[in-house]
Amino acid sequence: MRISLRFVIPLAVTLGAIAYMVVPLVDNLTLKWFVRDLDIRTKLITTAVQDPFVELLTERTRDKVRLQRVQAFFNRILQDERLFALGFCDAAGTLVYKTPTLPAESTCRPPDAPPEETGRVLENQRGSLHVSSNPIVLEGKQLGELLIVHDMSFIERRSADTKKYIFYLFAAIAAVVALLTVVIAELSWRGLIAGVKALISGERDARAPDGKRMPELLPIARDLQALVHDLESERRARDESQITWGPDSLRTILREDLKGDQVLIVSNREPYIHVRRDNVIEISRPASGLVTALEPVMRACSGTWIAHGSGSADRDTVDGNDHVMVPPERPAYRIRRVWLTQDEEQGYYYGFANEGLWPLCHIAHTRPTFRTQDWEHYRTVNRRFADVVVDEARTGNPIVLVQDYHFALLPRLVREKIPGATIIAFWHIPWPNPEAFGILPWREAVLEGLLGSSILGFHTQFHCNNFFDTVDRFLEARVDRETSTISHGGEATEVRRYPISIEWPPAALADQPPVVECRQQVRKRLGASPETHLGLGVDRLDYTKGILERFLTVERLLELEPRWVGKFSFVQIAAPSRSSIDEYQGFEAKVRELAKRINQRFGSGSYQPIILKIEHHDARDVYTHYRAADLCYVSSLHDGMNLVAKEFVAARDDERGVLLLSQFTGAARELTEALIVNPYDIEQCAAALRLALTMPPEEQRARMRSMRNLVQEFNVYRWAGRMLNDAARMRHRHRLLARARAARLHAVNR
Ligand code: ADQ
Repeated sequence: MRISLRFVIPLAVTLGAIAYMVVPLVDNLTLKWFVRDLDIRTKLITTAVQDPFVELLTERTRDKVRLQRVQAFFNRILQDERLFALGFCDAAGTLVYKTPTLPAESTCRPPDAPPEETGRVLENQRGSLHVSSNPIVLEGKQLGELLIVHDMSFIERRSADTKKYIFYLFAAIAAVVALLTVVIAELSWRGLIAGVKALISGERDARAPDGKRMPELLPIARDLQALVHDLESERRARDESQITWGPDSLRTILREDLKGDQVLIVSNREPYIHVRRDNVIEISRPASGLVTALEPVMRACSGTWIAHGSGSADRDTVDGNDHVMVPPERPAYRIRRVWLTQDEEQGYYYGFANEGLWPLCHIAHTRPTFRTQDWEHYRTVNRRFADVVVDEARTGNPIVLVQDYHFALLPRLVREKIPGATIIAFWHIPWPNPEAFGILPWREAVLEGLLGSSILGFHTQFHCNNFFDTVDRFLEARVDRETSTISHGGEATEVRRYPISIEWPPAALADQPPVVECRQQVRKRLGASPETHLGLGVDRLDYTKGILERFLTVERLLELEPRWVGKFSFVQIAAPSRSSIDEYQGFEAKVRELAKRINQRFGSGSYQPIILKIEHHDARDVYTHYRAADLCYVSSLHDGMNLVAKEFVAARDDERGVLLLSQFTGAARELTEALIVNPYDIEQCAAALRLALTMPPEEQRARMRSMRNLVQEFNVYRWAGRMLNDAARMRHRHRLLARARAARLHAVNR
């Protein structure tokens, strides 16, 4: 509107000025025309009256009678309303006859004056009068001049009318032009705005509301998009860096940015498992970073967590819809349990996921096994979970958080059934390079399945880049690395890095005894002397974790520096994992064997260089071990992130202890103050182990303080929050686009 006024006001002023100049011009012109008309009229009258008037002037009669007759003649002529007066001047220039109305100013001309071409305009108190002297001729001899006086008031009346009409005309022109200007300005402004909106929202072709392309906007498109992109990322970075991330910030995002939209989580492992022990139902909570991260989201939005019901008492604790409310002490959200047959679990979970995808994605030199039957089960189970998502969705646009490599096909299956869903898939393990991934017989199906997601997350940029390369190699897709977006089959997936972390402060740290006490407690429990230097390893018993390499490092240190024999022990707490898989059984045997051999070689009496505990510990106990150790060694051969490294740092509020960390973990990209090692290089690792055991307390403190700051700031709430923030931003953009599209449709249909 403001734009339109900017056009209209100058336009009105200009038209006013033109009218101001034009009116006197027109006035003058019409006066000239009318005077000319009167001249012609006068001539006509003169011609018409010539003969009868000459007759009157020349007839033989008395002067008095002639006067009367001329008077009567003049009165007859004066019947014409525009004639005002008549007079007659004789050849000597004397006024001899006149009507009473003849003004005094209309005098006779001198006898020798040249003939008058046009009349004169006289102004007197009556107004304007047109006076003309017209010769009256008899046989070539001029008898005198007939004075014909016209009343010009009708011209003034007409001139006033003309002025009025001109004014109205200009006013009408101004109104029409103004209206057209407003309409055109509004339309083109709307078009411009629509075009700019289209550009900002990432449409390649800027189009006006009527659907026409607006190529004139394209030159500014790139700059504008870059600007919006910069502002968006700046805002995001600012917002993210200013927030102290915790459960409350997740709740705020859910409440304010996602406005209570429905959230569904899909994972293989459930956050609470009901198990029957001695006929009593117990609830256990798997020690998992994932559960820790996502539970606050669930609590805040009262969402639904869809997971495999794997506990022995799971079926006994659900309602008729397979739902169970959790946490048991204060129910806030529900689990929807999905049931699998033994064959399905064997094929989908142990087979395709853990014997196929797990070794495929970890470069740990364990051959993946691909069985068609496992693949079939994997597809069936993914389809079943997708059906459950559809069943649980209350709206056409839920937010679905899909966890891990167990559900590579699920994003596409859900997308097909709920096109409006915002699907965020997170891949917790590494993504290999295209050569390694290329051996998967169903590689295209897995990639296409994942590209059903709106957002696909990995821990590191390196894994994102590997994914880009893999898609580039095996699919017909447009990979835009600048915007981290892959477009496949008309849909776009944002591929982003979201490094996972742990909760801060960790719940397991609450009520822990002081470090000194933890040291004593743990050493006592392990049967080690109070002075023993203690190294620690905490893992699932998995061949990717580098447990064998870790033990070999301990052995090499004892070989190189025998002074540590009897003074240094390495405690490995290893949770049994996937033990029904041959590879894992074989691995456990190898771990036991190696520990035994080293202990036989360097152990004596109660001293054991390797203390191996293959058992699940509760999280609190794990943290007590972290606090008791002098060093923690994470030697994964390949690991998406590795939460143990971050937990060790979080546990050390005394700012002591040294972290040895494999360069092949995602965590190594963040915890750069750790002693970063190549676990395959046993010599290097043994040297690092010696360095850790002899590191001065000040150096330990400096390194630990820096790592603690990082883990505190980049905690698990930030991980979940960033994904939810990105989902909110994406949903906001989609809503804007939908509105713009509707407006365009409306404009086209109008
Ligand atoms: P994991 O391979 O399971 O996770 P990790 O990240 O180290 O590896 O998490 C292991 C968790 O199990 C830790 O919380 C640890 O405390 C706990 N744990 C280990 N041994 C235990 C024991 N004996 N008793 C009790 N608890 C034990 C996958 C990927 C990782 C990624 C995570 C999260 O392989 O790379 O970091 O997911 O995305």
